Amino acid sequence: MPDKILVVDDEADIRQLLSHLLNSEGYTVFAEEDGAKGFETFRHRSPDLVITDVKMPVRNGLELLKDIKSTGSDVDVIVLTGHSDEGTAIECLRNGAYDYLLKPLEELDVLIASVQRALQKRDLETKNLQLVKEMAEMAIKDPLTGLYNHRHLHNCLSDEIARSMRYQHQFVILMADIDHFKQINDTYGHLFGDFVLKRMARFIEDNVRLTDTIFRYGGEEFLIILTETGKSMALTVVERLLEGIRTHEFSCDGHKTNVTLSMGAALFPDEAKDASGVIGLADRRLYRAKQSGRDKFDFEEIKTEG
Ligand code: GH3
Ligand code: MG
Ligand code: MG
Repeated sequence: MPDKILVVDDEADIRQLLSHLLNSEGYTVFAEEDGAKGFETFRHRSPDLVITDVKMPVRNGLELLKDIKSTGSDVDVIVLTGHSDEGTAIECLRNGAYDYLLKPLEELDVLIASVQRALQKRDLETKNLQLVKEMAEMAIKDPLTGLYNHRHLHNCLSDEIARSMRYQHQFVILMADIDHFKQINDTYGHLFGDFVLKRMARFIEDNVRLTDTIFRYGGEEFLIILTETGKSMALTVVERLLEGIRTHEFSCDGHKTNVTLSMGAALFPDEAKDASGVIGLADRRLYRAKQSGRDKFDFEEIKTEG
């Protein structure tokens, strides 16, 4: 998509000249005759760059510049000023203008160069921002399943604990571990094992609420924070997960299998006083579920909190 440029000038000749010139360079151009109309168009058309005259009726270029900057926009503004008015140009630069050009516009290639520089800078900034966002995402997500990783659990859990204390709400930590997963790798290969992990992540996502948070806690171990949840609702979720997975066929590339889960759960703040307490308890209960035959959950009272 071509970049969009908004030209604001009260002189029809200049509007026409710039529109023609920028159009022929491949840009989409909107033209307005004063700062007020310019700002309207800015808001509705979301241009990538603004070129504005300074001396204009209704609202001048400096006011338009301030209006644009006050929206928090990172769109650059190039101002056009008369030779006798460099003071105003400096004032515009102080207020965040990207560049200024002197009228009459004799060297049009100087203008085009400034436009290209501003748009390239914006393009680079957008890409950088996207990259930073992707890196921040990578730091907290598990690449195989797309679930949150172990590292992110610490932050989420302390937030959840703070919320729970503040609003006197309970939450539940669920730990789920795939039974005999090693056998799946051994029988069907590691790639199929990966497929089962990915599919399991989607299955869990589909069976908890959007507000619950799921982590890949270890190799074939998942941790779920059931937010705003008491014991009986947690039991319903656990039973739904166990039953659902029991009857779910994992099928890919000619292999198919069923798997089961073992789970342990713990309730905050009733059963533990901090993050390691609630995780430790859920983990010990998961271990008990494994010990007592797998494909089950453990949410029984354990009197001692480690
Ligand atoms: P249990 O019922 O006691 O949980 O037995 P298990 O076989 O599930 O548990 P164990 O801890 O013995 O084995 C876990 C296996 O998970 C071993 C490991 O190779 C596998 N694993 C861990 N991460 C991944 C992964 O990213 N991809 C695949 N395919 N396998 C993984
Ligand atoms: Mg396992
Ligand atoms: Mg395990």
